[in-house]
Amino acid sequence: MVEKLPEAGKIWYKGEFVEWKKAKVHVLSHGLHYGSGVFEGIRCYATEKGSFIFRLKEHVDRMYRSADLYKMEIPYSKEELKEAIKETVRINGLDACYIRPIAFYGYHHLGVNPAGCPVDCAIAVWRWGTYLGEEALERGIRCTFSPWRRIDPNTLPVTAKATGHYLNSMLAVQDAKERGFDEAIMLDNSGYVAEGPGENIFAVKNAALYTPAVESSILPGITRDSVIELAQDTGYKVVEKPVTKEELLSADELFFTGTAAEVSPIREIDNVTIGEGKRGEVTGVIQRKFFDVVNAKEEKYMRWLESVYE
Ligand code: PPE
Repeated sequence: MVEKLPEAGKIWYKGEFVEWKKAKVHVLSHGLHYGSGVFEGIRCYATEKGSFIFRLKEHVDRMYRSADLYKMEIPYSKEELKEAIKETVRINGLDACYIRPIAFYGYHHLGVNPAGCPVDCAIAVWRWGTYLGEEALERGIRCTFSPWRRIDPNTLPVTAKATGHYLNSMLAVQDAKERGFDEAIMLDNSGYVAEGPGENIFAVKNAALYTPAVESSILPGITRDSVIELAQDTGYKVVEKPVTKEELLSADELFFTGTAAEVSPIREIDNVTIGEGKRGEVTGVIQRKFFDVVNAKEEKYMRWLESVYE
């Protein structure tokens, strides 16, 4: 079983800090009925140089872009939201945590058109360890191709990180778990590989990296973007292109990227062993580099780290 949320500390809610258990919404809120919200998942890392939020600017930028795609106006400036995020970490005294800002249409009237509903915002932080289980980062996980196709760009603006989009992810996760796998891999409507329910995917073949392009119904991940840059910086070729099922199954190595998932190797798909069935060499190099960067050990990438307490 997944652990229950801590229910301790304070949540920033509509501009004020409230006790965890008091951060409530009305059952007739628009966002609850129609999935009309946008959110982010951000990590803060405890390092020898202090606590740092990884790519805070890019996450906040994406949240506003997601809101724009739904014509939702967040009633704070990006600067205000960034400051509120840092203050939420500080007020809770955490050195490392997962950060979840959300903006959604609140309580006013029901009916699909949200015009007139307030846009309510909240920011919560809590400790969140490895997303795919303790062993995942080292041994890799077992995946399955989902019978659920990834939502299509002709149906929803898939590059938005919107709450309603996660019904599609939820179905994929539930199906994968029911059939005994750790995680799903979703294809897009044309049958090309899209992404995991909460992760982007990379394949390694002959020491080059391949990852589905934005056209393949993916959320443009910030970890994905970081890994592309780190891989190129290390000297690997990175290609963004349509990726087939076959290319995944015949890859030397596969891994997922995401804020929660970080860099997680994939060792099997539908009981087919990928490469040597363990974390591959290139994946290991990328993973180490990623953890060095988030742990403030790479001077060059300190620009991705936002100090919380100073
Ligand atoms: N695709 C999807 C669908 C997705 O939800 C995420 C993040 C990514 C790709 C990777 O994006 P990024 O975090 O910017 O590298 N998923 C978030 C939510 C996970 C959850 O279960 O909730 C996350 O990792 O925070």
